[in-house]
Amino acid sequence: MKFKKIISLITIFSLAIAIFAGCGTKSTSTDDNGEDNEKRIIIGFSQLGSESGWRTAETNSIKNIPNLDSNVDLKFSDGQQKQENQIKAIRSFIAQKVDLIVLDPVVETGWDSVLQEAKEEKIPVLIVDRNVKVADESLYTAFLGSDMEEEGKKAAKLIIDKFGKDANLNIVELQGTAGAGATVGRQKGFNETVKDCPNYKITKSQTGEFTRAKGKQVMGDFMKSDGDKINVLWSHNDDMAVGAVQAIEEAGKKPGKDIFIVSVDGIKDMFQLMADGKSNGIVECNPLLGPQILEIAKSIAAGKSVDKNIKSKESVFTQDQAKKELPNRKY
Ligand code: GYE
Repeated sequence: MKFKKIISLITIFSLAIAIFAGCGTKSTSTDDNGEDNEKRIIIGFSQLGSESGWRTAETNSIKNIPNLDSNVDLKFSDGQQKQENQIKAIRSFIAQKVDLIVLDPVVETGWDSVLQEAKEEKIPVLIVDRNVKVADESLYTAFLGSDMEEEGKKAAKLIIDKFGKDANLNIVELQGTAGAGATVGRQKGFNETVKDCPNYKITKSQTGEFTRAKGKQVMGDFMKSDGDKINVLWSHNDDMAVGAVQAIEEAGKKPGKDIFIVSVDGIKDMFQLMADGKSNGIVECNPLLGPQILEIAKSIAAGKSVDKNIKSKESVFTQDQAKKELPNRKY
């Protein structure tokens, strides 16, 4: 009898443990209506490439989403700067019936038909970072990213704050990838702002494809042809500016002194150069989009409506702030 009693006690005890453990691993969450929502969310993310420090930070932030929420799976595809690769990736996400497609598009146009295919399969699409230009905006659910035009305006204002509207300036421009939302928007915002400055001349403008190597090469060419005349470098991103700083030094000039430098992103390497006096202004563009994407994905999965245009927050930094800000940089 005694033995039987012990056995049944052990059975009850282990049952209790099993139930308790089961509660712990079951990934339930309760939505606003008080209903249990156990559905896993599968996200297919089509990244455009790996050209810059900004891009690395964005990729890492998004790849970290499953660590923030164990109910989410992420499928990742690197488009290596080719739209055709991204279109292939989106088609494969559609075939795999993912719950949400996240697209960071290399260029603005040419997405209509593949987005139409996603829409027909009722798969929501979140555009992140660079925007798309489509005939029908209902082809995507929402856009999350920076206001590129605003960034271009902020870059121009840094130059105006330093030299004044009436200064005589020769400006060289390093553009990003041709046809990319980041390039088109930044250029537009900058050019619109310097229109009010009658003696600001953009003497050279060429793409450095958002990379250090190309930024260095193109700036090297500018230095050879125009070296003594250049007052300002306006670079659409930090990586090209990092390359350009090397080219300026190799040409025997002092970056940040002989040539005033303004760029966009806010990566650590650029802050370091600015703290060393080799650059002058940074317009921040926030790549840490993972947590915001997770929130949006959860809202969409729960059938809630989301805003069509969601902006990320960002600031502007000048040389005197660089040393103080450097330890706080996350990318
Ligand atoms: O500024 C640049 C990257 O699209 C905002 O792309 C992004 C840009 C970023 O290569 O560094």
